[in-house]
Formats: sequence, structure tokens, C-alpha cells
Amino acid sequence: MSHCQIMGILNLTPDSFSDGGHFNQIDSALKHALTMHQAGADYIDIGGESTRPGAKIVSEVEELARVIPVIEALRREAPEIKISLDTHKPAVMQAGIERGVALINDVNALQTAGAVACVAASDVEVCLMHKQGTPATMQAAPEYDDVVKDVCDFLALRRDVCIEAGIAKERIILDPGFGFGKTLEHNIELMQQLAQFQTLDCRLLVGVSRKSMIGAILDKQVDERLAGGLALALLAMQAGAQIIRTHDVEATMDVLKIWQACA
Ligand code: YH5
Repeated sequence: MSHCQIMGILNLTPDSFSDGGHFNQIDSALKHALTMHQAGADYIDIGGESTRPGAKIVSEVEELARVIPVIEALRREAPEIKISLDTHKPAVMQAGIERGVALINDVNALQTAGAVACVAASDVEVCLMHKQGTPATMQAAPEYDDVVKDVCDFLALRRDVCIEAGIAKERIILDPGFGFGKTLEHNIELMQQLAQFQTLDCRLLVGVSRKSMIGAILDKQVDERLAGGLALALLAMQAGAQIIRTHDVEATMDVLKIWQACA
């Protein structure tokens, strides 16, 4: 049985905060991060740019204004917490790295110019995620020859680019990117074949929390998807996922403990 860790999601997009930088918003973000850490989260994933289907593009200035005050506050109040920074912009990565983040979580798999060099020059971990298309277009008509092979090949390629640039394999985490340019059938096939991604010889991260595949299977709205997300988290753990990204840390910890007790 391999070890599994939990990444708690801290969303700093305007869906949850009207604009960055105000004390109340920093304070409530901090409180939420501490609550998730106490519940057992190993990483807190801070994101200032919504990557949901159809989301608006956020400028570098605005993204920095949202995430930097929270990173600084969290480093000050709870330096033991490992911060993951969800961004694809090298300037935002660099600002986060200078302020002590432990991981760069890039849904663009470091394909933006300068991103690989930025991570390679540091000692942070990096999560490389697969997606097809952009958040604006990705759910239009996703197509693959063989979704598992296509995603696997892409992740192997990005992993090798990183290794070539001097990022040790141990620092690299791979993620099939559930819901990013995938139909329900694609997502189900990726979950069924998830164990195959272990052949890539890196840690594997899975993010399914509250996503539309749960909604599609159960016909449930976002706020009714907890049990469905926990069921998928358990399947991911069994298939060898080493990090589960979730909004629901306490409940996911319960699942993890039950799985560990019975594995
Ligand atoms: C991920 O899988 N996902 S942001 C739509 C939802 C609920 C949740 C309609 N960042 C991932 O969480 N980073 C996001 O309901 C991620 N892996 C990694 N590494 C999308 C999201 C969500 C979207």
C-alpha cells in the first residue's frame, strides 16, 4: 500500500471573494486554510485564477493581488503548512516561489514560455496536469483516439521535458486532469484505468471533488456531490493516487483512514 496525501482547495477567485487584498478576505482565507490543515490536509492549494469551464481570463496583476497576500499571511501564521500555488503564469510562479510555496500546480503542465525554467531554478515540487483545449472551449467536443493512452503519452512527454531541464523525478507529480476537455465517458475510462498511470513512475494526483462527472452520474448540483466525490476519491486511492485534491478535507480524511485500515 502506498502513502496517500490530501490537498485542500482554497479558492481565491471572485466566486468566493469579491476582490483580493482586503483584510476580511485574507482573514477568512487564512481561517479556511487552517481549518483544512487541522482536518489533515498536507497541502493547501491556493488558486487566484478560475479554471472552470467558461471561466474568464485573469490578468497577472489581478492574480498576484489575490494570491500573494494570502501566501504571505499563511507563511507568517502557519509556516508548517505546505502551500501549493495553482497558476500557469511564470511571473506568478516566481512570486510564489520567492515567498516559500512548496508546490506549483499548473493545469497547463508548464507549457507557458519560461515556466519550466522558473520551476527548474527552484527546489519546489510541480504538478503537471493534462487538459485538452482552454477553459473557454474545452468542453465543446473533446476527442481522443484512446483517452488513456493520449493522456499518458502527454504526461510522459511533459515529465521528460522537466527531467531534461533538471527537475528531479521525485519533484514531479502527474495528473490526468479530470473534467478538463473530457466527456463523462472519458472521465470514467480514466478512472477505470487510473492504475496504468503508475507506469509513469511519478506520484499521481487526482482532483474530482464536486466535478461535473459526479453531477452527470448522479444528476446532482455542485453542493450535493460530497458522497459521489468521496466514492471517486476511494477508487483513486485504490488505483494508487498519492495526492487527492479536494474541497472536503475532513470527509476525505475519513475515507483515507478507512481505506488504510482495511487495505
Ligand atoms: C485538478 O483536477 N482542478 S480547478 C468544476 C467543478 C468543481 C471543481 C463544476 N485545478 C484541478 O476543481 N488542479 C482544478 O464543478 C486542478 N487537478 C489539478 N492539479 C477545477 C475544479 C472544479 C471545477
